[in-house]
Amino acid sequence: LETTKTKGADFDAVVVGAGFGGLYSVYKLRNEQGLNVKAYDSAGDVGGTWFWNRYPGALSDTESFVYRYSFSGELLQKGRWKTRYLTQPEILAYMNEVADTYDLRRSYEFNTRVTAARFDEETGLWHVTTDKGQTVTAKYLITGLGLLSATNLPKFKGIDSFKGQILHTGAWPEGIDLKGKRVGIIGTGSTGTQVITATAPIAKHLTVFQRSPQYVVPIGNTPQDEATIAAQKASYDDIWKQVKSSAVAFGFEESTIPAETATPEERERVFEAAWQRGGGFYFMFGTFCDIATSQIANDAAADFIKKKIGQIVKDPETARKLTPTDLYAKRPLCGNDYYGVYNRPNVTLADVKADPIAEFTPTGIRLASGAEHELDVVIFATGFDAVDGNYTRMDLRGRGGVTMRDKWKDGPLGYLGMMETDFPNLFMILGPNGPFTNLPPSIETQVEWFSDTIKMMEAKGLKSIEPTEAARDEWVALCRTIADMTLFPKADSWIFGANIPGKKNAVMFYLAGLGNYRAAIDAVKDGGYETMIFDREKAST
Ligand code: FAD
Ligand code: NA7
Repeated sequence: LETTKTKGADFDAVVVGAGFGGLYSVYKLRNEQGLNVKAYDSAGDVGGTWFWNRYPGALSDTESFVYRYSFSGELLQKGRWKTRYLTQPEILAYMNEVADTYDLRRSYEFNTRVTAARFDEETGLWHVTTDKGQTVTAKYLITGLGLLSATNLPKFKGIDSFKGQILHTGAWPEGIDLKGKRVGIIGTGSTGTQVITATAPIAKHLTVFQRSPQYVVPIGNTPQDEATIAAQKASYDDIWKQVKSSAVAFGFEESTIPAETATPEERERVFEAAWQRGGGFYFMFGTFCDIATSQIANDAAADFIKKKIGQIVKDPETARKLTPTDLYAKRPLCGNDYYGVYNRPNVTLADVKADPIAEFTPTGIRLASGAEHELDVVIFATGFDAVDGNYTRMDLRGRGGVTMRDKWKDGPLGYLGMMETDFPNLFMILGPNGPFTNLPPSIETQVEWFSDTIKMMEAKGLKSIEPTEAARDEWVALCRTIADMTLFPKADSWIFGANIPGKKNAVMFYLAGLGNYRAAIDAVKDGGYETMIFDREKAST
């Protein structure tokens, strides 16, 4: 077993989280560098997102061959899947296999929430406190808290009086059976569309409470035969090279052809082919190169989907309610015959923008118009306090006792999506202003970057690292400039923190793609970390 190298500390590093990010951090720092690592997760076991999100229909919308780690050829060749996308149980089984293969579980304490972490300027150590009342010290603090992990449970009047069951998709208990029940679902985002299509065939009645209509293209979750999978496994070197130099990292070639200058016939042909192929990111980024940036191209894509809604949904009034009127500029959604669900006799669509939820009653939900919906179960598919939610829910303090909550009161800030000023030796996985992509390759990119940084610090005997304020500000400004080149800021969504009442609208992502992101962070490392302050105590005396 490892011994602690840092003088006076319990551990060299504390890792919080047992999702893709946390597990890989333990592997890199403990297995590869021999550091003594202590890890925590409030969940009962490994998996992160895929531990918590066990709702019916939970599925990745990244294709199976690239929703996984790339670092281990052995793991890649062992990969098993049957369909184009992975179900939640398949991903959870994969995460368990990773933990077993690399003996990662022994560093973890599960069912343990980190409630506070404080940087002690005297000792240069992090003091990390858990809900079990334990405090440990370590030189490095790695937070893989998840960017879509802190659940958003909107408050509704009368909710405590409801006699039925209330569930959030992101904290789904085992053993829930929706068969034959009267189910209400609030929310029609990525999660909502999945749980809606899975619940409609089994519920006695399903009422969907929709605030914003969505653009949803088919997912195309076709079976994959052994030959296809074998070919993918044989090409992994090329696949990862392509993924890591691409923008969205979804494993397809992004289009270089603008829709703006394409003929109506060409647009129709390309959109129809993408509709038949399936995939949300493919529809937005694989068809034409300017859907996220050009109003004309965006309208063309939006009009195509709107036309499909009109063709699929039989009742014109329901079709009207389901048809979005805003831009096609949120995280692109895909589903399994999503709009077709509304043709079922056991499904009702309640437009809660027009007729808001007034209150929960003991037997269901009452709308402002007085309309009552009787329900046994209400599912909140209302999303997450994205990106910074799990940071501001924790008492996280840097130099001079400054809290992250305070620092981020006008919106979260991050340097390279991993670091923040006054928080030395804190490395955030998928922290603010990081890449917006298929996430495992971005997570690996970040973990590899800070593992290299830590290795360099240990080799040189450096005590602490933190970014300069100028570098952080410049990175944040760059993220703003990039975001403003797209249409995304013009649509309200979690990508900009617009889904949580009272949350400041901020640019939370670096939207220039994984290839550019990798080049940017490598330039910092290869350029000798000129944007960082090392051993600030010494530097300022
Ligand atoms: P997570 O997997 O979220 O893990 C974070 C862990 O930290 C959690 O287990 C949590 O319990 C723990 N934690 C947080 N705070 C504390 C604390 N204070 N103390 C102790 N433990 C704590 N991404 C894609 O790229 N493609 C997809 O198709 C896709 N589908 C998704 C579908 C759903 C339903 C959801 C919710 C997300 C999806 N995502 C998808 C995003 C997904 O979150 C990432 O792909 C990835 O799983 C994130 O890994 P992570 O390790 O960074 O965080
Ligand atoms: P999202 O995309 O934030 O969707 C949440 C949905 O819940 C969305 O339709 C919201 O409507 C709706 N919502 C939120 N609050 C309310 C209230 N108070 N009343 C009614 N409806 C509400 O979260 P998801 O979980 O679907 O997806 C998040 C990511 O996780 C996704 O991109 C995947 O990567 C996995 P709104 O649109 O705000 O009007």
